[in-house]
Amino acid sequence: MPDATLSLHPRRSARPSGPTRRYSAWSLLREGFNGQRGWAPAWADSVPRPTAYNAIVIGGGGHGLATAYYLAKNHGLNNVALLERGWIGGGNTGRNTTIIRSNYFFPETANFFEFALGLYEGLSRDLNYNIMFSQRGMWMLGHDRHGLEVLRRSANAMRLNGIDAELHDAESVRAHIPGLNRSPRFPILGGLNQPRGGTARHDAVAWGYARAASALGVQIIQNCEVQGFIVERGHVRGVETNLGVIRADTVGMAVAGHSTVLAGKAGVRLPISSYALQAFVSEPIKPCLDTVLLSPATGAYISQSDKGELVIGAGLDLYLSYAQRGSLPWMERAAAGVVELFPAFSRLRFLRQWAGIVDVVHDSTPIIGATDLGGFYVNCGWGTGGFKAIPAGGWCLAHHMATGKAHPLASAFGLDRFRTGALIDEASAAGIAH
Ligand code: FAD
Ligand code: PYC
Repeated sequence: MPDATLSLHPRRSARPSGPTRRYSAWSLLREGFNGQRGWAPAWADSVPRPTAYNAIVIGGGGHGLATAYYLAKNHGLNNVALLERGWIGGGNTGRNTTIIRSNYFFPETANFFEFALGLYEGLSRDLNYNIMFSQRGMWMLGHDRHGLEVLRRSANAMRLNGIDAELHDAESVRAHIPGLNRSPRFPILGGLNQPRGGTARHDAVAWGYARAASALGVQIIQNCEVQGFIVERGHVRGVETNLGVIRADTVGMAVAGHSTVLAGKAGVRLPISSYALQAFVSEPIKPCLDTVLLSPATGAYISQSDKGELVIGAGLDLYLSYAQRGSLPWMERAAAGVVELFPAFSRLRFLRQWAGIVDVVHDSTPIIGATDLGGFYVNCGWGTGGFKAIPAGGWCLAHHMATGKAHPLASAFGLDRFRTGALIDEASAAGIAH
């Protein structure tokens, strides 16, 4: 008997119950012959239950969805509600340039991002959903003596941390990346490649986690904005939303650029500033760039999507903002950087431009863990680089929410560090000036 509280829409009212849930060569073939009529909905669209949940996760981006999934999968908590004020993946998770890498400097961050990369390597299989993870390499270019020194230092640190790293001289960079300008204004003196880095389809990461979490019983509630918290004697007991009160004694929050505003409603102050970061794509062209390139001196980063569009990212707007637009000067600057690197791309037209609101912390290291409010946990501070961290961010927040203890991989990422001063300054690994 379907649970009547799940949804208003009869087709999407229950947990996936159609005959074909698992994606496989066999089910694709069978549905091909069946007119594609037998597929179950990828995830169930729910409405809140009146009874209390074991846990609430706020934010249907990658980190929130991964948290909900690992709460159910790793800790057996399936009475979990995930609350998203818009649609899942509609925040930064669906707005980024999809770069995945683990070339961080300090052991704490290197181990954490390497763990994320390892999870990404098995994620399509784990979720039974193709996230189109493409390990096409990730290059950082060195444009001057100092830039090269930074790359050498990074390469050494990466190897010491057991992470794949290759240093290349200028000729080798050109041999690997055809089309690079031979005499750019910022000469290319060398590059650092992480061969296991690459890209994944960002929507698929959100959808894959949603589908797998839903299959384990997590309720995904979209168009549900958290507007306040129910707090009793220093402990969170639930949240107030536009759909009414939803109760749980454990609440995790993963709302990126809106972290300070929302945590403020729970009386928790976070050391985060919110800025717009923008990206754009060109019209689609034939395959011409088979790797990912980041050029710190020009501020541009670029890759080519499977659709053929060049995906180009810009720098961080220099003023605080919640407007998901991005400014024209930074767009012009990024385009100029790309044309400087690849003169042939100057003939291309832009197709789309957008921005996301990113949550910047002054040491460029995430915040994962408990707050001073009992039962209230946060996952934020990803700044310009949290897409690559999604599996590990969700894993560690779920661990903390379920066990009450920080996961060893995230124990250095607590709010405590802003009291003790044990900051982990990863500004140079952030790729984009913060
Ligand atoms: P989000 O995906 O933003 O999810 C937060 C969700 O919370 C949103 O869906 C929002 O609607 C919801 N929410 C907010 N307030 C409420 C509320 N009150 N109630 C309920 N729900 C709420 N990272 C990389 O690793 N590689 C990259 O190449 C990269 N490029 C980027 C390029 C751009 C242009 C941008 C903007 C970001 C980029 N990033 C990149 C950063 C990365 O996208 C983010 O760090 C990551 O997606 C954050 O995921 P999240 O789940 O924390 O946040
Ligand atoms: O974190 O790799 C990254 C990144 C590149 C561009 C924006 N973020």
